[in-house]
Amino acid sequence: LDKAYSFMIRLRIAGGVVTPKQWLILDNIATTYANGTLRATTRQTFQYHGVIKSNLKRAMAGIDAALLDTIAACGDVNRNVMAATNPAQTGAHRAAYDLAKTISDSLLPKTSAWREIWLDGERVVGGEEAAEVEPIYGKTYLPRKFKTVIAVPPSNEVDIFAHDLGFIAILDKKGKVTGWNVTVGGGMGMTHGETDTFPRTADVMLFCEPADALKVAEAVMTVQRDWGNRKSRKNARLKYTIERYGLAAFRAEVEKRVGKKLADPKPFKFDGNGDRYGWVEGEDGRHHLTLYVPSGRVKDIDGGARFLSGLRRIAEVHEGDFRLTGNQNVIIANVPAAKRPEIDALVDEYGLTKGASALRRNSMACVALPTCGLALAESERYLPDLLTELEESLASHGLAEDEITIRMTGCPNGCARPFIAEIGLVGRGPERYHLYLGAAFDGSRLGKLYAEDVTAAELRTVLDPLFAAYAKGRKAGERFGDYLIRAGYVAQTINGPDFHER
Ligand code: SRM
Ligand code: SF4
Repeated sequence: LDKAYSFMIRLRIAGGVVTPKQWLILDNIATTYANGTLRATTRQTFQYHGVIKSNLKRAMAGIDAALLDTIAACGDVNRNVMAATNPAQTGAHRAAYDLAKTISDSLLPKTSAWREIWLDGERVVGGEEAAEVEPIYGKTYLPRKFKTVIAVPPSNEVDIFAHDLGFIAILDKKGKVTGWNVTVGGGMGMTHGETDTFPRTADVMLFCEPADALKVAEAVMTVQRDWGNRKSRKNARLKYTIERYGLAAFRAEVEKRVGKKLADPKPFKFDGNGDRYGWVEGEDGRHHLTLYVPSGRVKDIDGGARFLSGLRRIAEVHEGDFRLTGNQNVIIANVPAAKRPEIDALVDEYGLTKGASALRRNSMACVALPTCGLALAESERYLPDLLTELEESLASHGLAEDEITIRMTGCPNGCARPFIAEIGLVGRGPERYHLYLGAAFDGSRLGKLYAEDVTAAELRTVLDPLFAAYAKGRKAGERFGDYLIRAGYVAQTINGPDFHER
């Protein structure tokens, strides 16, 4: 007998756009070959969990039938490219999606191995031949994973500062994209106790015209390919390359490869890194409904929202598309006005907008246990209970409606980007978390370690006095993270290298 291996499958869905037809196929794969759930990730795609070995090929064939694949969803390549979803700004949003798709297609490995392995294609190319078919990646690919995102201010829903490469839309007065500010060197992952590993917020490096954006993306990635550290995987991400060479030298090399000098960044402003919930109407008169999906787990919750069945019913009648957000949520997008009542009725029938507090709407948890082999502590399964405790505490201080970002991960790899949440909880061991505070609400500043190894039972007790002080001492409009720094609870982190200083 063979062991009952079970696998995780991660899809590539550039910009997180899924048609209703694709949704139905993906739902069918989840219930036939996986654990009956679709898991929206923090990077705008879906994962399946619990796919047993003998079902792998069938699941992949299903994914292919949905005209999707899993190529470059993992590995030392340019990963799934994220794009702003804010559908109210129709034109800018389309430009962001188009750029995401162009970069995704262009930086995709050219190998045909995926089809050959999973769809019974004939031959897997290897060795010298691989270098020929991979003009950008060559035989040795990148030193480490590489992540690209596109943002449209004022929303920083894609968390631009957490990624290797980012494009921030610069808009004219009519909302048209005139070009892109380019960010480099963000990342979250670190290792507990190793201070030469750290999260880092990206630098805003330069401005480029729309026509140069793809060339800039290629240049940033190939400089990292050539300059990145290939001796230590722990120091191989672009953020460490930028620290080693300096931003000026990195920019000069990018400009050399693009073949011209590029302008300095233009002003922009973000107002938050969460999603905007409820219905919004786009400039083109189409309507879009953002739903909060706890930890992105599309399933029927006992006594709660029935996301799996409800979204399936909606996919059967929906004429627009679905958008996955970088906060693990789902948008029912591009709904004509006349169709809204039908969608609303289904949303109500399946309880899809049932009771999410301000804190919950600004929360994220990574998968962690039981499927993630790197988890040191619970995350997705535990966060809902903690949120219930903290909601009580916030309400007792009159803060029930205040938006505070809170994110939890089961280990310091940072898959739910906890180091840029105002309350960041990072697993240390069973029921133990490091507590990071003082990050910016718009995702532009890292938090700082406030308390070590706090047990799950103690978390409310540690946070409650801080909520009380915030309720009493804040200035008008002052965010929780900003207040904690001003009031002296934590020092401000400038960027990655001083992250561990207290
Ligand atoms: Fe992640 C590894 C889940 C977004 C940093 N991540 C993993 C693995 C594959 C564990 C493993 O290597 O065995 C996790 C699978 C767990 C499971 O059971 O499904 C995992 N990461 C996830 C997801 C599903 C979290 C979620 O709850 O949504 C996200 C899937 C993203 C996607 O769709 O592509 C996910 N991972 C992230 C992010 C957030 C982001 O990119 O915006 C980060 C931090 C940003 C960054 O990359 O710096 C992140 N994951 C990591 C790292 C640490 C990388 C580093 O530079 O140190 C690892 C471990 C590694 O690469 O060695 C990792
Ligand atoms: Fe797993 Fe750690 Fe990522 Fe959570 S943060 S999914 S525990 S690797």
